[in-house]
Amino acid sequence: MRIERIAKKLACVALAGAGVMVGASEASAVVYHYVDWQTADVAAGTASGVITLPDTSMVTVDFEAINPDASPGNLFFAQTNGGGTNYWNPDAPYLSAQVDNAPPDSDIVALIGGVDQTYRVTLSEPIKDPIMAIVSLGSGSIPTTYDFDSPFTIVSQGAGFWGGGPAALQPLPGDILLGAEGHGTIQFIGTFDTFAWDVPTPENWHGFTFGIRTTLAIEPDPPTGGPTTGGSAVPEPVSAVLGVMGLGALGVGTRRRVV
Ligand SMILES: [Ca+2]
Ligand SMILES: [Ca+2]
Repeated sequence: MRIERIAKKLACVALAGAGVMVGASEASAVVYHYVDWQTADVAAGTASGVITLPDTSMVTVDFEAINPDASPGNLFFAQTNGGGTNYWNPDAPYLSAQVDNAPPDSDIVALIGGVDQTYRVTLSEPIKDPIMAIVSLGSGSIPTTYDFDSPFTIVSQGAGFWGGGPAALQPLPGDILLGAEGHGTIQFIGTFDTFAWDVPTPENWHGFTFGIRTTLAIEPDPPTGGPTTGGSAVPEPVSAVLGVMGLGALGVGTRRRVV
């Protein structure tokens, strides 16, 4: 009996060890939690959903298309109830050494653009480094841009539902993402509770959703050396970003002058 228990324990330890080894040998991709879109009003240009974290806490996500005169814009379409086509299939463009999972179902918000609207996402709390998964930005014959108000990096891309390839998304200066049948995931760098973009030229069509890894409630920012004061630990994304960009621009300028 006792020996059996010991043997079981040893087996558990061995399994746990194997698990750790598998985890360590794989890339450090982590699970992201995507928006479960719940409502959308295509004619009013709005959609809202929730992201549920592993501790069952929720972050609400609101999307709105806004005309220059602040009146409601519009969507092309949205899928919020798990029905319709799953445009995240194949999921390869959305998987990377950083992101372990593609959007889980057919939920998506889609635009055409080219009508001078601003597209704004608002999160119910500041979120560090949120991701945006994109289907079919532009087409092979109609390259299309998302002109963001926040800096981003391309995390992954590849051939997706409508085709495209491994270089169909390109970053341009000015926080602009260029797509020519682009499928992939980008990540906004910083801590945001809102960000926005516009689509200067129309293309029929491109869709997206958003994901987060964690929240500051679950995983607070570590102290940065100086005294920390609760709420002020969340940096202001715009000013911080402008500071970084300013320094970067200065660096580039200096190098150019030297050359
Ligand atoms: Ca849904
Ligand atoms: Ca497209």
